[in-house]
Amino acid sequence: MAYNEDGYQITRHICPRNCYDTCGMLAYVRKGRLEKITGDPTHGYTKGKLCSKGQNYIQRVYSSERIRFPLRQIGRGSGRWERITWEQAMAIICEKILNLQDRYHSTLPFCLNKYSGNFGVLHSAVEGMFNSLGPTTQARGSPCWSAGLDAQLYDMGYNRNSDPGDMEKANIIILWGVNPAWTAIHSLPYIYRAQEKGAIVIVIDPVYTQTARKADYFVQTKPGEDGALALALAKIIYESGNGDQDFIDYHTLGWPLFRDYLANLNLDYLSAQCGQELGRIQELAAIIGSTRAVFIWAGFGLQRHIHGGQTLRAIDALGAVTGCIGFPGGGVHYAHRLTWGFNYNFLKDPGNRYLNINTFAQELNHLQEQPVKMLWVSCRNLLAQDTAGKMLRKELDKLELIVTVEQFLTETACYSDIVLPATTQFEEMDVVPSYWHHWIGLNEQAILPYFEAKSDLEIGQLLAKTLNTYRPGSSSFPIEKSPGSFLDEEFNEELYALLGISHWSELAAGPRQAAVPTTAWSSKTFATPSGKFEFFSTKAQCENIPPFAQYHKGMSSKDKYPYWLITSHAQQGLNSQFQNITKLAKNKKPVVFIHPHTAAAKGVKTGQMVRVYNHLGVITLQAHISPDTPPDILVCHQGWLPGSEARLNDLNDGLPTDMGRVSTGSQGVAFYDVFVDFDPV
Ligand SMILES: Nc1nc2c(c(=O)[nH]1)N[C@H]1C(S)=C(S)[C@@H](COP(=O)(O)OP(=O)(O)OC[C@H]3O[C@@H](n4cnc5c(=O)[nH]c(N)nc54)[C@H](O)[C@@H]3O)O[C@H]1N2
Ligand SMILES: Nc1nc2c(c(=O)[nH]1)N[C@H]1C(S)=C(S)[C@@H](COP(=O)(O)OP(=O)(O)OC[C@H]3O[C@@H](n4cnc5c(=O)[nH]c(N)nc54)[C@H](O)[C@@H]3O)O[C@H]1N2
Ligand code: SF4
Ligand SMILES: [Mo]
Repeated sequence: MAYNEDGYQITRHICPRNCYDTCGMLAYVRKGRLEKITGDPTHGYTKGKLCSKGQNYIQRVYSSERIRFPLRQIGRGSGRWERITWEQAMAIICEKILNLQDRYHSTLPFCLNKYSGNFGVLHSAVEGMFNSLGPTTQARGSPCWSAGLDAQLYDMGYNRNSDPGDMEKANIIILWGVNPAWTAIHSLPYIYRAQEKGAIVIVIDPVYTQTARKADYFVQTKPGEDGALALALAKIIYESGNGDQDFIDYHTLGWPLFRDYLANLNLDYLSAQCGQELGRIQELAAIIGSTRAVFIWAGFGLQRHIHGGQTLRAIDALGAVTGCIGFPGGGVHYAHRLTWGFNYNFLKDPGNRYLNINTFAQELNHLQEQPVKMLWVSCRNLLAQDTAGKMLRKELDKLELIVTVEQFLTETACYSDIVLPATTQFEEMDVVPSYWHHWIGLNEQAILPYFEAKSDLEIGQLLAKTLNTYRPGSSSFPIEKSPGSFLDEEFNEELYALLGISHWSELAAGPRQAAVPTTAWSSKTFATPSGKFEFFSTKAQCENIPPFAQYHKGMSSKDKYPYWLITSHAQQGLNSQFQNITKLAKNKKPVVFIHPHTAAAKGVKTGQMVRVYNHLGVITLQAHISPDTPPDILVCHQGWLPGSEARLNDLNDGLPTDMGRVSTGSQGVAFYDVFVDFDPV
């Protein structure tokens, strides 16, 4: 499928990271070596551009730190690694599996924890391999987007969004709890073009981010209090006669109840709660209420609070009151699942036992029957990314075998007994959809696997094959099938029709945009039980959640720990990935951003080390004084900080969010409801 140009073999790729942009890429290979990576100009959203991480993939692929061979650690966490062969690795793992099966007469002691290292469709082969063994224990849910998904499910019945290009038709763009200047850079050209055409850009964030710098209005809100702001805006817009009565009358359910609720809300109270002067909210309401072309992008950041789901429902309700939903250039956009209609054959559940991925340590601890004894980690760095880190390490200590499939010796890999080397997207074939734009593309294999690396799919096949030689019939995982044949079985007629192709191999000619409406919900027929936008959701009520968007007071700093710790996503990292790429590592030490007044009160200057602590622990960070951070908030961007003891999530006990179970099987996690104090070292 590859084509040749100037002596290069060129292949197509999609960056499979958990990233809004899911970029199209071209890999240029000469003499078997990846020499150049560019954006794929045929990708209609990313249009040939890549972020700094994408541009530095070559360094990642050929990094001297990449894992080359299967490794065994002599003493978990000791750092004494020994190179072993794949045969030896498989023998150790299979012997443990069979031994556990004999001891427990069950496959439940094997546990899988997998999340977002690679969103390629064939990476669900990891679950497939587990499911082929019988009922196992698996982490379920998402640390990322659960509360917001459920909120939109209640309101609109499904997760859809408009083509990001629709932003260019907007009169007003509200970037609410999202930082696309860092986390979705390919959206910026659309926002700029809209601005050139006269659109007003409003950014709502507690922190003056790079995105806020591009805004016409910056609303510095209090964390977790956006619900108060959204409801105040909805109330003012409706009561001043700027609501869209037609939309409300013809396309919504439960309006009278919600209208009465709005009528009883006190604007002074709401404005105090969200920390905005009422006059300012009224000014915003006048702007927002002046048009239906209001494109609201509600980001993942705003739902990482205990009432995150209600917050999004309040924003959806604001959208419905203005009538922007379904209007070209309008709507409330969070994420979509429109292009994820694969067959997911690997996910057929043989009766697994599921543990909430966000309370994994606690749930491991509570298992009475069939305790977990062996853990398989794939596409995850849970020791860096999950909350309750100390407890997690304690639980891991109790396990008999931990296997991690990785590209690098991450914190989690370093806490494993066996580490198996994984390929990158340049060394394997796959298909990758996006949760933001509507393009799907192919990952071709550009180069041979790095040393002895194998794809998650191949590793699953090898394990199944070895297990079956030890004990025939142990695994039903197809061991001979090629990635292409698996892809044949993952696609279906509906997906092909959506992409306008008859076979996935046509994606080698370039990524395809799904034929979904450019403007989400333009038909004004919703996927809810009533077919309407549901101010009142019986489905929510059945889940013991208030049936309509309600204001719930967020958390506030406690006397003992007066500062919020917001650990939002970093510019040069992708969760815990890329921080070990020297070209990208801007800060050699983990940095905490502190407001000048706050720092002065503690006698702290830029560059000084500070101890940031709460009831869960202490971490040491380098202070960076910045007026971008409000006085009562410390900002420290999340991610794996190689070689550092600063485990951000050790200060986080992982309070649950209000929603998430319906979409992902588990509630989300309030990553940003964390309170700390600090002192100079
Ligand atoms: N460069 C880069 N890109 C990434 C990632 C990365 O790590 N780095 N990660 C990817 C992944 S997995 C995800 S989930 C997305 C996340 O990307 P985003 O959706 O942008 O989410 P966050 O970075 O979590 O938070 C965005 C903003 O929300 C603000 N915020 C926090 N609390 C509140 C609140 O209560 N109200 C409001 N209004 N704002 C609040 C934060 O200050 C932050 O500026 O990005 C993806 N893209
Ligand atoms: N404090 C704080 N914590 C957070 C967040 C926050 O905002 N603040 N955000 C949360 C969010 S939104 C998310 S999505 C999670 C992300 O948490 P994780 O899903 O654990 O994400 P990553 O840190 O990207 O780790 C993925 C790992 O997979 C590996 N990998 C890459 N490709 C492959 C492959 O093909 N096969 C295998 N086997 N491995 C591969 C990478 O090297 C990497 O180490 O973190 C959450 N944690
Ligand atoms: S990390 Fe995101 S923006 Fe960067 S290349 Fe990958 S998909 Fe594109
Ligand atoms: Mo995420």
